[in-house]
Amino acid sequence: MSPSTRHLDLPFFDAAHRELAQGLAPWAAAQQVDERDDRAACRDWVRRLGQAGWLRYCVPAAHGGALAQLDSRALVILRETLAYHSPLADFAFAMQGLGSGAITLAGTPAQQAAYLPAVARGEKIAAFALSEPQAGSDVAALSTRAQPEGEGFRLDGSKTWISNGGLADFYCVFAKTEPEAGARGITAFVVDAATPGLDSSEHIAVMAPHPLATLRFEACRVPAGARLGALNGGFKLAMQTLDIFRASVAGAALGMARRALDEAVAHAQQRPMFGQRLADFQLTQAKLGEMAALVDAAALLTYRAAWLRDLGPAGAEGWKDRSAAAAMAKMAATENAQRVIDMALQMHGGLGVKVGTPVEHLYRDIRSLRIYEGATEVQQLIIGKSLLQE
Ligand code: COS
Repeated sequence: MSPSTRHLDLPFFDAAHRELAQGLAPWAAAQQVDERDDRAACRDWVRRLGQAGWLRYCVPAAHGGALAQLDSRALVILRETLAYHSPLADFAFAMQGLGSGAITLAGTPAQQAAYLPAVARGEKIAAFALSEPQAGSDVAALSTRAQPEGEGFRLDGSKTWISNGGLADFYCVFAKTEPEAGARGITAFVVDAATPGLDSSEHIAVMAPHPLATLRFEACRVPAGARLGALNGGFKLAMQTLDIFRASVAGAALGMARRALDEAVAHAQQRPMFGQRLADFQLTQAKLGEMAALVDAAALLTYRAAWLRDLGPAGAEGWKDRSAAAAMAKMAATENAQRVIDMALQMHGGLGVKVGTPVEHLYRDIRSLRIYEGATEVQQLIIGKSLLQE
C-alpha cells in the first residue's frame, strides 16, 4: 500500500519537497525491519535512515544536513511518509531531530561539530530530556538541579518518559540553575550517555512499544562546555525546539490517519456483505467521507504550520503566530487521526482488534501522540493565550 501524493501539489510545497517525497515513499515501502524488539528495531531504523541520507534533514547543512536550515515542510513530509509505513521508523527519525534540535538552535560551534554530523549519519542516537515525574505539561516546575561545581556543573534529579532513554548516545537535559526563578531559572546541558552518575537503565513499557526510560542523575558531573545556550535560557530553548517539531508530530499523525483511511477504503471495496460489498452501503460511504474530511482538515493545518515556520514572518514578530499555528496543527492532527483510526478499526469489525493487523497497530500507535510533546490540553492553552494576547 502506498500513499497518494496529490497533496504535494498544494502551494505550501516547492519542487524540492516533491522530489523528497518521491524518493522517500518507495524507499520506506521497501524496508523490512523486524520490529518485535523495539530497541533493536529502533537502532536498525536509525542506521538505515542515516545510511540512506534521510536523517540529514534533522540538522542544518553546515553540519552535514541536507538543507541550509531545518525545514519544517521537509520534516512534515518525512514524518508523514515514514509514519504511513512504520510508526517506529517515524519515531526513530523524529527523535534524531528533537534530541539534537537544541544543539542546532543554541549549540556552540564545538558542540555542533561534536554531535550534529554524527546525528545526521545515524552514528549517534539523540534524546530530549525535559519531562519529570512531577513536571510534564508544567515544564517550569521541573526540579532536576544543576549546580556549578569546579569548572563545570553537577546534575541531580530524575527525568522520565524519555524517548530513546537507555539507547541514546547523548541527552539534551533541562535542569534548574536558579530554583526560585521558575521558567527563567532553567538551563540546558548536553550529557553523554556514558557520563558517571547518569543511570538510564529503568525502561518503561508502553502500549505501542518504543524505547522509553527514566533517567536518574546522581552527582553527575559535566564540564562547563556541556552547557547548551544561555545560562537560565533553557525554558525558551525547550519551547523553541518543541515549536519546530510540533508541526512534525502533526505530520506523523497525518501519515497514520492516511494509512488508516487507505486500509478502510481497501477493506470496504473487497469485503462482501449482505449480497454486496461493504463499500456499496451509504453508511460506509458517509463514514469514509467523514474520515477523508478529517484527514484533509488536519493536513491543511499541518502544512500551514510548517509553511509559516519556513516562510512566515521571522523573529520575535512571528513566533506567537507560529507557535499557535503549530499548536493548532498538533492538536487537530492527532485528535483527528485518533478518530479516523477508530472509525477504520470499526469498519474492519473483528479484524480491527486482531493483534498484528495494520489498524490494530495504528490504534495503539496514535494514542501517545495526543500526549507527548505537549498534550492536546497544552496546545489548547497555547492557542487560547495567543488569542487573548492579540
Ligand atoms: N518560544 C519562545 N519563547 C517562549 C515560547 C516559545 N514557543 N513559549 C513561551 N515562551 C516564553 C514566554 O514568552 C515567557 O517569556 P518571558 O519570561 O520573557 O515573559 C516564558 O517563555 C514563559 O512562558 P509562559 O509564561 O507561557 O510559560 P508557562 O510556564 O505558563 O508554560 C506552557 C507554558 C504550558 C505552554 C509550556 O510549559 C508547555 O509548552 N508545556 C508543555 C511541555 C511539553 O511539551 N512537554 C512534553 C515534553 S517533550 S515529550
